[in-house]
Amino acid sequence: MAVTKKAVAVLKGNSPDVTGTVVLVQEDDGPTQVSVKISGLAPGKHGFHLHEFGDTTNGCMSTGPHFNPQKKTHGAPEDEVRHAGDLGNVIAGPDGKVEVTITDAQIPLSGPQSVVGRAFVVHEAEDDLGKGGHELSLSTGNAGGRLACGVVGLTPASTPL
Ligand SMILES: [Cu+2]
Ligand SMILES: [Zn+2]
Repeated sequence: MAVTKKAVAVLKGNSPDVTGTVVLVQEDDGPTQVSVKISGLAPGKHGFHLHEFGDTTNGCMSTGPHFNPQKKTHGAPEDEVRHAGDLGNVIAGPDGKVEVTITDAQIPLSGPQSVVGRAFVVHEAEDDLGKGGHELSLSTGNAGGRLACGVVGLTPASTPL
């Protein structure tokens, strides 16, 4: 029988205007479906990652670097060489809202590389996906400040998306 695992993160900011929710669903050992809703952003692209730690004692800064269990360099979600936490960019519309579903195979909800207890971060600027030629391109995609973040926690499978 298929086992569905579900988790949720509530995004809150240093910038109080930026809020959102991220719902993750994984069936058995399949890819994880990530439903993202954010509001209060400037229109355009914003880097969106899973960072290593679920620690927000010092706001989004204490969530650490991108989740990177394989010790690779930063990249695009579709790249072979990427951090597990590299989900690329989300795009805010003219109203400052994001509503998108991402499917990714490197962010499971159980096992040694589980992302439960880690944190999503949405950034001020666009993630250059490792290709910008900036000194930060291969570590952070040079995506700028951390606008909002939220720790991933398990939720009942019956929680709506
Ligand atoms: Cu990030
Ligand atoms: Zn990265």
